[in-house]
Parts: sequence; C-alpha cells; structure tokens
Amino acid sequence: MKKILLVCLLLRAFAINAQQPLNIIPAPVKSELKKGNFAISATTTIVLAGSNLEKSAAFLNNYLKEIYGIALPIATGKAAWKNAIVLNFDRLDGKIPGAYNLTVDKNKVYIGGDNEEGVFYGIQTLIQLLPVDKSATLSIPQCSVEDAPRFAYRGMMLDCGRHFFSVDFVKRYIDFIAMSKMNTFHWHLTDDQGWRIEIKKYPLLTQVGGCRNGTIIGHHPGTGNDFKQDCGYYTQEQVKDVVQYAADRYITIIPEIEMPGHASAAIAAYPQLSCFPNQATTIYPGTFWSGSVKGKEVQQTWGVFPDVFAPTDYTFNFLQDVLDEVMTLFPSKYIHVGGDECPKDYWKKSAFCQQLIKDKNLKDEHGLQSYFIGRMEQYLNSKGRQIIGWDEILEGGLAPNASVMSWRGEKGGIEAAKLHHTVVMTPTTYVYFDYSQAKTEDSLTIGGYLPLEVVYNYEPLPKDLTPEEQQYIIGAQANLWTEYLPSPSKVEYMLFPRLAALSEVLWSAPQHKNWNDFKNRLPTQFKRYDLWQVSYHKNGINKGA
Ligand code: TNX
Repeated sequence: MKKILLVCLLLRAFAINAQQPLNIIPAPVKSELKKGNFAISATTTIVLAGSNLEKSAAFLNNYLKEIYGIALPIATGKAAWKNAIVLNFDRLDGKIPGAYNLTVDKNKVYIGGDNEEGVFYGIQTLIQLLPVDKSATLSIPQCSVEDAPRFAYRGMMLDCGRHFFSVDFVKRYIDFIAMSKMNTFHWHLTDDQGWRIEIKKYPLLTQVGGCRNGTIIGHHPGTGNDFKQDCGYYTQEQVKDVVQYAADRYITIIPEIEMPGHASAAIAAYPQLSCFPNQATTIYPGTFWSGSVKGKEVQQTWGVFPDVFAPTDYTFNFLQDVLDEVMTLFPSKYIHVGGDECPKDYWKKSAFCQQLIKDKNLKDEHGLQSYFIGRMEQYLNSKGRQIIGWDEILEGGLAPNASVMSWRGEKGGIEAAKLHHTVVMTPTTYVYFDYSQAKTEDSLTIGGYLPLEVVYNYEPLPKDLTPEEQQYIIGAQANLWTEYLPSPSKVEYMLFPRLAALSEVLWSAPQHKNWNDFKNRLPTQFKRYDLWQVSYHKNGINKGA
C-alpha cells in the first residue's frame, strides 16, 4: 500500500513538473508563479539599466500602444527601480545568444538578458504575461522565469515568388517570427511565377519577370485561368527598410535567389539565360493560359519547368551581378542559392552543355548542376559569404563550404551532417506549413496533412547521427510556399497555430516539452491571436480533425 502511494506521489510530481505554471510559448527552462500581481500603468517607466536596449524598449512600447493604447516613458541610467520595467544584463553564459531571466515582484518587472537578444526575448515573455482582454488593467502575475534557447537557427520562410506580399505584411510576418523567439527569416524572392527584387543592372527582371498575365484557378492543373495580371516587387529602398526592421528584432534575413531551376521569370526577362533563347516557353496541353505565348513567358501555373539557366558565361556574369546587388542589401552570412527541382532535359539536349560536361570532366548533368553551384559558391565565398541550398545540391557532389536545407525528408541533412556540413532541417513531413492542418480542409491547400501535433513532436536531431555529427544540425525552419496562399489572411491561417508549435521545437529542450501541457497553454494563445486580429486554424487541438 505504501509503495503504491509512493508511486502515485512520484507520478504526480512528474506530471506537475511537465506542467508550465505560466502560459508561455515556447516553454521556458524554468518558471514559477508567485502570489500577487504587478500592474503596468501609463506611469510605469521602462528603465534602460544596460546599454543598447532601446530596440527592446521600442518593441514593447509599440506593442502596448497597438494593442492596449498606452506607451510608457523611457528612462536611462539610475532611475528608480520602482513602478518600473527594468532592462538589464545578467551574466548567464548561454551557449547560444538569447538567454534571460525575468522576475516580476510587487515593485517592478526585471529582465536580465545574457546579451541584447536575451533582453528582447525577455520582452516577448513579458508580452505573454499581459492580459488577453483589451479592456483589462495591465495586471501581470508575480513570477520568475529562467530561460535559454535550444537551437541557434530558428527559421521561418515565406515564398513571395508565387504570390507577392506587401512590405507591410512582410513586416507583420517578421513580427510574428520575433514574438515566437525565432531569429531567421528566409525570404524566397524569385521563382518561375515572379521575380520580386529590384536589380538595378537588369531592370527587366522586375518589369517583365515581376508580372504574370494570369494564374490558374483551383488546384493544379486547375479549372481555368483568372486572366488577371499579377505584378509586384520590392524596390531596393524597401528591401533596406525591411532588413533594418528585422535587425531591430534580432532577426537575420536570408535572401534566396533561385538557380539553376525555378528560373522562368528571369528567363522571360532575359531569354539569353536559357539554353534555347529563341524557343518559346512550352505550355503543356491542358494548361489554362492567359494571353499569347510570344516567346519566353512568366509561368501562370504551378510545378517544375524544364527551361532552366544555361551554364554559360553570360549566365554566370548575370548571376554574379545580381548577387553583388543582393549582398549590398543583405548583410547575412548565408545567401540561399536554391538548387532544388532543376530538370536536366534542356541540358541533355544542349550541345553547349554536353561539351561543357566533357571539357570539365563531369560525370553527367548532375555533375553539371554541382559545377554550377560550386562556381557560385566560389564567387560568394570570395566575397566573404557562405551558400546555403536545398538538399538537391548534394547530388553530383556538395560544394566544399555549402550548408544544406534538408526538405525531402531528413536524409539529405543526415548525409550532409556526416560530411561535416552545416544543416538546417526543413522536412516536408514535419514543417511544410502549406500542407493541410485538418484531414478535410475548409479551403484550398496544396494537399498533404500536417496537423499541429506532428509539428509539435518534431525532433530536429536525427537518432542516426552521433552526438558529434548532430552538432552540424544548427536548427530547423518551416516553409510557407504560397501557390495556394493568395492573401495575407490565408498565410496567417496556415501559419497559426503551427508557428507556436514550431517555436517550442526550436527553443525548448525536449525535457520541457509536453504536448498535453502545450494544448493547455494554447487557448490563451488563441485569445492573443484574436487580439492581434490574425486568422488562425482553430482545429489544431483536436487530433485527427
Ligand atoms: C517543393 S521545397 C518546392 C517548392 C514548392 C513546394 C510545395 C522546395 C525546395 N521546392 O518549389 O513550392 O514543394 O510544397
């Protein structure tokens, strides 16, 4: 009897352990709820006790203003720590930037970050302690939190090639990432259906490549064409503004310029980039098309297309020029060069390509793809940057310093980590947010089935790797491809609440994760989504919905 009682008590202790006393997502390392509250009012002062913390204070103030209609005074130096939100540095010696302590007592909120990022993440936790009711007084519970991130790379991608999204929405998306304590925005800027970044040396990229004459209606191959022109691109001034906006939120933007495949929009602008410049774009029978097909066209349907970049000096010079401008805009260590889904049909038919394969002693067209990426890597490395590409860049041999985004499952990532290359995990099976969230979706999606629980239970470190090899997996990222996401509200609908689950995968150590407990914290998060006025999938909690 005594033994049973002991087992029961132990079980209860474990259950309590896994339960978070505060509704914070992602789950922190340690948190404790105390008695009493602290009320933030218009006279509460944000005290900058450490230097360079203005960005965190500004973020909090913007949030308070937008959601609750108040902004707090900011003081520096030795202002009193009473009726205050104190931002400071604590020495925590975190392995990865972003550790922080937060305490709320009857006089103040205290946030001590290991570094600037840590203070910023402490602010994100504070935001989650605020009431989810607009009319309430801003009363928060007294508590203490100790926290630190698990992975260094915590990413989210947005495809602005298939559908263009405004600068305002891109900034909102960056805010969503920041509030999830994530630090990387992968900006997919070029694809077959649109080239979205201004390149001064090649104005036709956006004038021609930034517009398509129509889009198929419904799921591929579709039921018709909408016959609507669809245009849009970001000017370099706008890009600089977005990069700064992200940096103020401790987010790095990795730009992606697709090569050698997914290049129809660039080829429509500059046909010389193709192996067969004079051959019109092939429109396959059954494709619903808007307008005539005079020559090279921006694609109006979804899929993979055979007209890819020719590996000529013209193309390499063009891409180097493009990347020169891209590098002046984006200070990121990584430049994403795509590399996925490059059909080899045209390279097989091209006498030039076949000669190049012989001249360079390459095995085949996969060798040619590897040569292509290798040349671009050499160029980017010479400018002090690193390349990252989709896992197809492994085929035919990986460029010496390349990092890999493993999307076709975890296989590519495992292979690359064994070769001691840095890896970001983004497998379709766990983090493709364009897939359906419910078995029967209420709106059009690309297909697939990726419910919240599957995202939540994703473990980015594969068991097949040794601990030494696992160190090459720097983190993970979810991808939001937008073939079937024509509007910001649809993007949000596919993002939420799966972004919350992803944030916990990336931030919280496995021993602090618990699906049932996450589900208990979710209703508060849903109320916060309502406060933000975003669309979200409400079915997330029901298994098999
Ligand atoms: C594959 S993931 C692609 C994208 C599509 C996506 C749709 C990857 C590197 N390529 O071009 O949009 O599937 O889920």
